[in-house]
Amino acid sequence: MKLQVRDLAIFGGQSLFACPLAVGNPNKLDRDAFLARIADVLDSGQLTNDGPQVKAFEARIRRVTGTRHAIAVCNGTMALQIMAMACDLTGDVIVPAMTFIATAHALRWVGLNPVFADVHRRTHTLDADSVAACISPRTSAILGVHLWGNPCDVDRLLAVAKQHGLPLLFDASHAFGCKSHGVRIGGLGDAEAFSFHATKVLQAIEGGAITTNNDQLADRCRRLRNFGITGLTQINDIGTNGKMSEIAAAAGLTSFATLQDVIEANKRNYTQYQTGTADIPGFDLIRLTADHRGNAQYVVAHVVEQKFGMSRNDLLPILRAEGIFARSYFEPGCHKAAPYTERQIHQPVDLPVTDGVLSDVIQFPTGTSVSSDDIAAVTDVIRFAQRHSAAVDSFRKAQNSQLVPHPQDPVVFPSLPDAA
Ligand code: T4K
Repeated sequence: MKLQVRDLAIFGGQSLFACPLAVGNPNKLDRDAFLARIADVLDSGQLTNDGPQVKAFEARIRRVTGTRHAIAVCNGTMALQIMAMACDLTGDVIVPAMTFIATAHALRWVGLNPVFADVHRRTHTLDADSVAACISPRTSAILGVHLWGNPCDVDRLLAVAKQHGLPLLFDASHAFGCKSHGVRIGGLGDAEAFSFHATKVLQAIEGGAITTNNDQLADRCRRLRNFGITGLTQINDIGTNGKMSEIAAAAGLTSFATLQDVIEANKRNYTQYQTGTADIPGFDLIRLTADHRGNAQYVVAHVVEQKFGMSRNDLLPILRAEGIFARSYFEPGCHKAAPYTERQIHQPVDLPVTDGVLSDVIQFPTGTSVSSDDIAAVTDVIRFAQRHSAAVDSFRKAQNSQLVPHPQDPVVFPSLPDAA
């Protein structure tokens, strides 16, 4: 409990969390169940190459997404690459600039050019009008991202895609178990790509999948995942090695057993963040839509400086010094990442919403390892920082050279420019 500004860890007070809370701390797998599955894999002698664990994992994915096909691969980035290759895309693909860099990189790795469109401030997903403004003769597809599990505006994107005869694909890395207007994510557009990285709501340590209802596309994805080989030796495609190992699939199957518990914990946590911060001016938690409540795996807020009294960039080091390892995903935006800064190639339109969102958005720890007491402590610090923002500012300027980071924080925050 912080009684005065000097109690904040950043000014030398004691950190609230010696063992930090992180965004993306993996939800624990049931150790005994996982070890039993590993034993099955070892006993079977089938360690990879589309074995029984992978087949069972794919069947579980199909059941949740309601799709005819699920093709498990080694990670979400590979799922995006294979999905793009399988659709025979060329030239430009329109994507949001506000996404994890893997969305853009995956396209670039298969020779495509990511072109960045703007997003909606409320959902952080592609704005169909901005997409329409980006379309050129070079455009070969639209790739939406269901960011934070928030479903894209599928109907409007579909209308734009249809009007221009373009495939519509989705990066559903954050959206396993979510719905769009009651329709399960996985079967939207031509195909969707999931990530089952350790930090995700369903995890295979490293893993991913492509889901689709298109039989030919599914066949092609399976072939591309395995070097383009058909039969014993026939090579019909420039494939890659995108296979998921049996051990990863065993982890994924184990993770399925606790998926509902994880989601329930996320929803409880979200509700507590919501009630715990409702009275804090300028702290706007992104409201979960009924659909978004599907997995609630990210707790995302805007820090509105004029009302909160300090910016997101000033709040972040205060929280992190306390061992609350909040994040500022995905600043500065893909369009400002070194490989994609050439405007003529990657950014035909301005991205005012993306730039605004990325300057004040913040994510908080959630998942099964975060307790109710933890969240109470986190929301108390946020409230304390807001209420004492002016005093914090004066203290910080006076103390700038002596700001104290959390001993386990790998991030080094720059000094305040106006205090230097
Ligand atoms: N599209 C989108 C929209 C995505 O968000 C992602 C991945 C992809 C595509 C690509 O999917 P993959 O190819 O990754 O399957 C993390 C994840 O590595 C990445 O999967 C994820 N999105 C991205 C949003 O977040 P980092 O660099 O932020 O993770 P990191 O290492 O900082 O880990 C987060 C926190 O979790 C840390 O504080 C430490 C903790 N942690 C993490 C791991 C992996 C642990 O305690 N134990 C662990 O094993 O990227």
